[in-house]
Parts: sequence; structure tokens; C-alpha cells
Amino acid sequence: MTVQTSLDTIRERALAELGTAADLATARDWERRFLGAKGELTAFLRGLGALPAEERPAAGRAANTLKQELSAAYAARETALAAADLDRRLAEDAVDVTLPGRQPAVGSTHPVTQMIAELSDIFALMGFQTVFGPEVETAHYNFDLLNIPSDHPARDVWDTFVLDTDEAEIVLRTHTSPMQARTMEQRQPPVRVVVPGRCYRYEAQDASHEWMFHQLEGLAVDERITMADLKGVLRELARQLFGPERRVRFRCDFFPFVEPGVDFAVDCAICGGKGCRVCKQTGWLEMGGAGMVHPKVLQGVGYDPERYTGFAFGLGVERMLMMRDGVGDVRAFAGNDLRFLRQFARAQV
Ligand code: FA5
Repeated sequence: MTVQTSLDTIRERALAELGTAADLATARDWERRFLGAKGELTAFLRGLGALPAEERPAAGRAANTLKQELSAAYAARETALAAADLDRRLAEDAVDVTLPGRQPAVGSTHPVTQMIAELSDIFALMGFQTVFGPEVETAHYNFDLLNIPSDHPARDVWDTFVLDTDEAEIVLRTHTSPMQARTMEQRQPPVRVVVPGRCYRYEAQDASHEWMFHQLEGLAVDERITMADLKGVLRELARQLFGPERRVRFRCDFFPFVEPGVDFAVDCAICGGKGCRVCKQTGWLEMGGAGMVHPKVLQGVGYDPERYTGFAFGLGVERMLMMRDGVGDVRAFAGNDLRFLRQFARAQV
């Protein structure tokens, strides 16, 4: 076999193999096998010494020409494969900037929180400041200062969760009324506050009773406050919340911390006053209790009952939501069912 034939064979095989190298790693392996220090062509060049002296220059030139050709072919192939590799990686990492973005999950305030904010706004326009008080209370504020001494039968009405009886009796507040005395102890008349917050009662749950619920207390104390002021304020509240067509009702009721006392009801918006499960077939939904602050309560905080009079009310926040938004069961509010809660979702501001 002549030198040229041997080189032609190497050339043919080398170019064919390089043509099929589909990736950079295969191409680099090819370079090592043909052009590397131990490659076929290098071995061939080394073997030139064995040729007769007159044949060596021509064979050397031919081998070097082939080496240059293969090196150039390799460089071209490597560039093409590197470009293809880059294209592939770019395609893999591609981000389609024309895709619409994913909506971030934004929560909303709980319907009870919304209602409390709305009530605070309504009362603020009537001159009431919103204040907050403790949910863990002493029996002193929850009962005693409200004219409910420990032997008073009315104490049983509130189904109290008692936390501690060691020194002072500590309870979960059964209503927001303890804030009446706390507020009056801290301020002098005129007093006009509303107090929203959680209350707890150990009672059987049903469509209108929960063991944890919210009330909004109202208290106004000044000279010459009368029952007419109380009725005016609650009527205005019903008008603002439920619309001018709702009817309100005040009936005599007993609470030891007011005299006289009333219960305040609005005609049931769910059945239009005809009677349903929520209003227990009465056509009326009790919103809360109210009345003129009892002289003993005023005395208990050091106010002069001869000079000052006042009214107080305690409203059920969930009850108002049920009325206004047609919710049939109070247990839905703390039930944590997103399908229910989403119906009240509002854009956050
Ligand atoms: C009271 O709690 C008095 N503190 C209200 C009061 C304040 C009277 C100031 C006079 C002066 P009552 O127990 O009726 O009253 O509760 C008031 C309202 O809270 C009820 O009308 C009802 O709307 C709501 N409520 C009471 N218990 C529950 C309960 N278990 N689940 C949901 N709402 C309730």
C-alpha cells in the first residue's frame, strides 16, 4: 500500500466519523483518536522515519496537508456543534414572556372583621370612638361591677368558661359589657365608645348560637341622656346597615346592669318577617340587649348618678351579618370553609 493510499484511507474514515459526531463529546473523542498525541495521524507521521529517504519529504507533506485538512474540519464541526448545543440549552431555559402572569394568592379580611369595621365607621359618624378590651376577664368586671353579684341567678344565664378560681375568678368574657366599667374608670363624661370583640359561652351550638362569637358594645354617658337617644342611635344603625325598609322593635327585657332594659330586634331579612329557621318562626331577629345604664353601675365606677345618665347596648355581630347577607347558620363563620369565606372576599386596600 502506498503512502498516499494509507493517507486516503485515514482521511475517508476520519471525515466519515466526524460527519456523524452528533455532540461535542463525540467530536472531542474523534480529535483525540485522529489528531491527538497518540492519534492515528500522529502515529503515521512518526512512522515516516521507516521510509526510504527519497520518499520521506513527499510523504511528510502529504501527511501534514491531511493533518491541516482534518484540523480545519474538526474546528468547523466543533463550532457548529457548540452553536447547536447553545441553541438547545437556550430553548430549554426559554421563558415565554408573552404568557399571562400567575395571580398571586391574596387573602381577604374575614366577614366578621369587615362587619366590625363597617359598624365602627357607622358609629364614628355618630361620635363614638372604637376601643378594645381583654377577652380574658376577671369576674369583677364581667359580673360584679355590672350589678351581677356572685349569688345572683342572672350569672347562670351567661354559661361562663371559668379559667381560674385561685385568687380572683378569671373567666373568658361572656359579653363585651365589662368594658363599660373599664372605660368609665378611665374617663370622665362625656363618654361615647363602641367596643367590638370576641365573647365566649359554654352553650349548645345551633343555627343561631356559637360558643365563640362577637359582640359590639356601645356606651354613652353624659348629662341628660335619655332612652330616646338610645332608640335614635339603634334605629339609625338599622337604617344604615339594612336599609330604610327594615323595621326595628324594642321590647322590655331584663339585664341587671340597665334600668329600664330592652331587647332590640330587626325584622328578619331572610324570610321578610314571615318566619323561618333562622328567626325561629318569629319573623324577628334579636340583635342584642340595651337599656339605660343602671345607677349602681355608675356608682360602682365613681360617677354621680344624680348628675349623669347613659345608655348601653350589646349587639351580636354574626347575627347582623346573618341578617344582612342572608346567612342561615352562625356556625359558618368559624367553620373555616373557604367556599363560604370567598363569598365575602374583597379587594384589599
Ligand atoms: C348581653 O350579652 C348583654 N351584655 C347585652 C347588653 C349590653 C344589654 C348592654 C344591655 C346593655 P345577650 O346575652 O342577649 O346580652 O347577648 C347579646 C347579643 O349577642 C344577642 O342578642 C346575640 O345577637 C348575640 N349572642 C349572644 N349569644 C350568642 C351566641 N351564643 N352565638 C352568637 N351570638 C350570640
